[in-house]
Amino acid sequence: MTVQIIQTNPIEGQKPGTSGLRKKTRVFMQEHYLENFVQSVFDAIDGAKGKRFVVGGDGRYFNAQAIQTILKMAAANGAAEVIVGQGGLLSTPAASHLIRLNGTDGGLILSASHNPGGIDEDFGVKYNIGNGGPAPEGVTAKMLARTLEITEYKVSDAADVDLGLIGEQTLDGMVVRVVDPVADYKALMETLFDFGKIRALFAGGFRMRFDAMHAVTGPYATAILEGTLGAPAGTVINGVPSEDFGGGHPDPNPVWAKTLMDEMFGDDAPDFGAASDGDGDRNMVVGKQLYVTPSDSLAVLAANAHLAPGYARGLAGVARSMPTSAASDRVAAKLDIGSFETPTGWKFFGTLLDAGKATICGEESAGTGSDHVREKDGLWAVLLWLNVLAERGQGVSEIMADHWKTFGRDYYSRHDYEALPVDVANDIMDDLREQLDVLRGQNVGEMAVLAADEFSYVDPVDGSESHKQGIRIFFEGGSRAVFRLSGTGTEGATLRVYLQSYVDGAGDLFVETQAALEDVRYAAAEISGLARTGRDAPDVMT
Ligand code: VG1
Ligand code: CO
Repeated sequence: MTVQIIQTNPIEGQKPGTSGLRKKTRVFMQEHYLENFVQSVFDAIDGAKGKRFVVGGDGRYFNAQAIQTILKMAAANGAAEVIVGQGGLLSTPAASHLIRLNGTDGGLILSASHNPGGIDEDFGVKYNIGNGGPAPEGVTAKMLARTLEITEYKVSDAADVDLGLIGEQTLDGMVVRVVDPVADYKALMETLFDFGKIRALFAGGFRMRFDAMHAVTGPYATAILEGTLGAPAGTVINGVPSEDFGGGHPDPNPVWAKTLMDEMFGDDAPDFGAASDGDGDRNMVVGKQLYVTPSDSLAVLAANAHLAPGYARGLAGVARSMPTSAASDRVAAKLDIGSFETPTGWKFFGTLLDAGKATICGEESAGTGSDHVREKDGLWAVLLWLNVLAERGQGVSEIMADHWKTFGRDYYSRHDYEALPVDVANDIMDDLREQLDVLRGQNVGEMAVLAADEFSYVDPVDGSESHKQGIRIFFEGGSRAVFRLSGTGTEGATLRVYLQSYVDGAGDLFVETQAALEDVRYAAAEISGLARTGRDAPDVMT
């Protein structure tokens, strides 16, 4: 067994500011491509020598093969130990937990999250640092620079490791520790939630459906919900991870989790429905005939978290990404705790969580989490909901109605225009940017513009700055439209239009969401010249 030094050429493809690389699987499978990125990560952190890492992925096509390559490269770069989930599986939150629990230097997570998988779909690799969270911009900038100048990488020619075998093996002198992907994560959940209360809820006949979408959360949800909490067999559907997620998009939203939505809106709907994404960090929550928007879910969880043992002392603060609705701000104001608005992407929550300024964080894109790890955590959100439902003895719709009465309702929807020609999407953003100063005071349809700006962020903990994080247009009466280009798409450009309007607790709380947002949708389309997309409707509305 020897270390080989392979000559290579730089690669392009990492988007600035992203903590990893997300590409078509066939791109990743090109000679040297994955290797170049992995070596760039090691180089960006001043080498892997003597370091310890966690490695695992969501089980999509190419997962197992990529892990073998990463292990051989880690060994060749002198790493001391790599902890791997059995079968190469680890959800993103479980990987974050393992990094923290074992005090490793970082971890590599293989996933393209909610994007479809398979040889003709997407693959991804992201790097998380020692706090368990996505690499911050200081590190990602080094990674990106390195991918553009790399000339060689190191790899061992040792044989493959048996990822099915729990326990320690060695690879060219490096320890490879294969662990049960679920055990430590489950133990962590037991410290946060009242499992006895939730078990009693299920024992009392409470019915739930959890759609794991053929993705990595299947084994976690089956072990915890059916195994430990006593939910009947069949509560978890699509629970076995598959390389192409059963041919679907493992994206927990009303469009892609349609089977679950149909059941929850049907005659014999269970009490509670939930779903999670490819790598298990996102969640969707549905009550009987009621879809809970992720922004509302964040607010409800913040308002009720004290009912779960892990949060009984109360929260230090709540953080949300800028496009997320203001619903959680209202809760923070009432609780008189910190409230933070960050750019899109979980990495911005890391400093706030590390500094103890925020306890719960969330994004409108179905991401919710807390300081128990440094990633969003789909199953965690579902368990917190279950704990709240068990404590309050009410259904989802009663809890939502009560919440809206108390805080008012932020109607919310995101409209995505996917795979647009890059120049069309850039033109829309550039033209908006040029109008910012003249928009104020204009009337568009029924809406009057109060203010418009482009969101910039200064991290209150480390002072780092992030600019151009989305264009915001505020209207009179508390409505808002936000425009952003996606950083995670793999085809053309995806324009996201985030729409929001507010009614107070005395207002009309039960209007259909798209109807409630019609005026702000119209104004947003006019101001941005959305007709240029040539689309008469968004590709996805969540
Ligand atoms: C999207 C979401 C963002 C989320 C990111 C990663 O990014 O909007 O809120 O943090 O995906 O989620 P973008 O740039 O495409 O809008 V995941 O589940 O891929 O780790
Ligand atoms: Co994800």
